[in-house]
Amino acid sequence: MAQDAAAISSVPHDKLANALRFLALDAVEKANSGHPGLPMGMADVATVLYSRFLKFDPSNPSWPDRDRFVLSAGHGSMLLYGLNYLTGYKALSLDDLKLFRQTGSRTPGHPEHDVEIGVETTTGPLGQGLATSVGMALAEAHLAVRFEGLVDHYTYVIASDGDLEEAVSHEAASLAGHLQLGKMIVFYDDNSISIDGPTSLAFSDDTPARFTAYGWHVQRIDGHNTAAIAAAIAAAQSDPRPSIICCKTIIGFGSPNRAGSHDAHSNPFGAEELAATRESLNWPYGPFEIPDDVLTAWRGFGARGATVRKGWEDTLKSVSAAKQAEFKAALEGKIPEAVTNALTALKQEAATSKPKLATRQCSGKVLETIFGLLPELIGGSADLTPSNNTKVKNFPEVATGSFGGRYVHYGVREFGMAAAMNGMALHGGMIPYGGAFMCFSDYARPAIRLASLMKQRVVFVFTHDSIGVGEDGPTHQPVEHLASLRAIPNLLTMRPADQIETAECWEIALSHQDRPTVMALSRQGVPALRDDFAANKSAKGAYILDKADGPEHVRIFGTGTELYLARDAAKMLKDKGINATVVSIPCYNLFAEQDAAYRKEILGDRDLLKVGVEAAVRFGWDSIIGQDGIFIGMTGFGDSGPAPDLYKHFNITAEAITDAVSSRLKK
Ligand SMILES: Cc1ncc(C[n+]2csc(CCOP(=O)(O)OP(=O)(O)O)c2C)c(N)n1
Ligand SMILES: [Mg+2]
Repeated sequence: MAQDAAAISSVPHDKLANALRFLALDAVEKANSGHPGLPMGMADVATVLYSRFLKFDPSNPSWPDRDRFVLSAGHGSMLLYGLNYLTGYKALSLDDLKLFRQTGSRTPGHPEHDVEIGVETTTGPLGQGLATSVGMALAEAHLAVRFEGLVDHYTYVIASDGDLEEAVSHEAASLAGHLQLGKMIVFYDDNSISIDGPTSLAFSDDTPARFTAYGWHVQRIDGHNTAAIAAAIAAAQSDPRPSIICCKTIIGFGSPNRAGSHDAHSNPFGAEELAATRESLNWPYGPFEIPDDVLTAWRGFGARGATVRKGWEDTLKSVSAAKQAEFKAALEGKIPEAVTNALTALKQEAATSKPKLATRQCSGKVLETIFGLLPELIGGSADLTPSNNTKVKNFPEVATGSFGGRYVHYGVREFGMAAAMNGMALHGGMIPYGGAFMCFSDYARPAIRLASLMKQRVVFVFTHDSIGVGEDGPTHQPVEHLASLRAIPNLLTMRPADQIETAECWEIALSHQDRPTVMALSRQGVPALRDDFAANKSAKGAYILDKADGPEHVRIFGTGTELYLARDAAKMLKDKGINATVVSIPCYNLFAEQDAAYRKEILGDRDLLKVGVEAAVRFGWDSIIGQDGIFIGMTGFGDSGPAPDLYKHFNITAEAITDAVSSRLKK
C-alpha cells in the first residue's frame, strides 16, 4: 500500500537516496572493486519503493506473505545491501557492508540467496533474476488460491539492459505475459549504458513495444522523478497485467565525471572523484557515515512492516486450525508418511509384477502414486508432456487467470521453466518439477546451476536420456550430458534402471530439501531388475546388484538402461567360467559422498578388472573403473536409427561386454 510522500519522513528524499549512493560508493572504494553505477542510478526508484510501497519486515525477514524484491541486475548488489542495512535487517550490520566482497562475508560480490538479510535469490547471471521472479509470482498466484487471504503479495524486480538483452528474459516475459501474472512489477533501469559503452552499440530494441507485445502493462518514466515513480508503482499495482516500468535513469547519478558513462558501471571511483561526488550531491559525511536523521528515517520504513506482519499473523490465527496446519506444513515442505507408504506399495507391486517399462513411464507411475498425497508438488513440461510422462490425470492445470492448478504448460522454454521452478522453490510452499528432453538440459543448465548453488529442491525430469532416443538422431541424443550434469556441485544426477530404482530416486529427490535433482529417464523400455525393496538402495548412490557366484574375476558397473546389459553379460561370462559382480550406480554424486569404507566395498579391490557400461561418454568413469578399466559406451555423437540397431551399431551390448572381458582375461 502506498504511503503519502510527506507523511513518510521529514528527511528529504534526496538525502535518503544519497545514503544508498554513498554506501555503495564507499563499499566499492573499500573493496577496491564492485559496481557503483547501478545503485547510484536506481537509488531514487529503490527509495520510493522501500519507503512507500514494499511490504516487508526486517525484524522477521522470512515472513511468508512479504513482498518479494529481486535485484536481477545482481552486479548492483550494494544497492540491496544498502537498503537492507538501512531498513534494519539485524543480520546485516555496517561492518558487514565494510566487508563487501571479502571472503566469507555476508556481502558477496553478487547477492547470494540469504533471506535473513533480505536477499530472496542469487543473482548476477543476467536475465535469471527476472526469470526466477516469474516463478515467485506464479507461486504467489497459486498459493493465493490454495490459501486464500494468507498469501497476497507483489513480486518486484529491478532489471538492467543486460537482463533484457539476455535470451531468458524473452522466455520469462513471454510466459508472465501469457499467464498474466499481474502482481509482478519490473523496474527497467533504462540507462542506455552497459559495459562496452552506450547500449546503442548492440541494443536497439523498442523495449516498451516488446513488452506491450507480450501482453504487459508498460509505463515510461523519468527514474529520478519521485512523484512519477510513485504514480507508476501505484498504476502498476492496480493493473491486472504484469507491469514493466521503464525508468530512464543516469548511471552513476551525481558523479561529476562518470555519470551517464560506462566508466560508472564498475570499479572504484578513486579519492578525487569520490570527493567531487560528495560535493556535487551535498553529502558532507565520511565513508560509511549515515547521519542520525537519515538512519532513523530509513529504520522507520523498516519498522512499519512489523505492524502489517502482525495484522497478517492475526489473519492466520483467524483461519481454521486445519488450514493453519496445512499452511505450516506446506511451508515446511516435509514429505508426509503417506507418500513414503504409497511409494513402498508401488515398489512392492513392482517387485512382484516386474514390469518392463521405460524409466520415464516408471517416473510417471511414481507421480501418479504420490501427486494426490503431496499438494505442494507442481508439475510441468517444456511442451513435451506426453513424452516426459510428467502429467497426472484428473488434476487441474495452471492457466491464465486460473492459478490453482497443479500443472504448468511452460511452452518450449526450458531455461524459463527451470528458472521459474527455482523461483517457486525459493518462494516456499511448493515443490516444483518439470520435464524436457535431456539433450536440451543444456538450454536450462544455467538455472540448474543456480538451483544447485542456492540449495533449492527442484526436480528436473529429463527423459530421452541416451541413444535410446533412436530415430530422432544425434541432435536429440545426449552423450556428454550425464558427465556434465554430474559435474555440478550439490546437484543429484539420478539415472534409475527400473521401477523400483525410479521410486527410490524420487524418494531421495523429495527428501533432500537443500538439493536439486536431475532425473535422467529413458524413452525405451527395459526389464525390471530388482525384486527387493525394503531398503532404499539408491540412497548411497551405488550398490551391489548381484554378487559374483564364486571367486570374483570382474566387476561390472552399470546405470539406468544399461544395467540389464551388465547383468546379462554376467550370466554369459558365467558360462565361460568368469565370475562377475554387478553394481548399479543410480547416482554417481551420492556415491562420491559416501565414506571410504563403503566406496571401497562397492568399488572392489584395486587389482580387480572393472567394466563401466553407460550409453554416454567415458568422461568421469575412470574414477569408478580406473584408467585400465573397460568402458562400454559412446565415444562421440550418436546416429539416427531404431534404438536397438543403434545399441548394436555402437557396440553397447551384453555380447560386447562379454567379449571385452573374456579377451582381457584371456578366457
Ligand atoms: C549472463 C551474464 N553475462 C555477462 C555478465 C557480466 N556483466 C555484468 S553487468 C553487464 C552489463 C552491464 O550493463 P547493464 O546490464 O545495462 O548494467 P549497468 O551497466 O547499466 O548497470 C555484464 C555484461 C553477467 N553478469 N551475466
Ligand atoms: Mg545499463
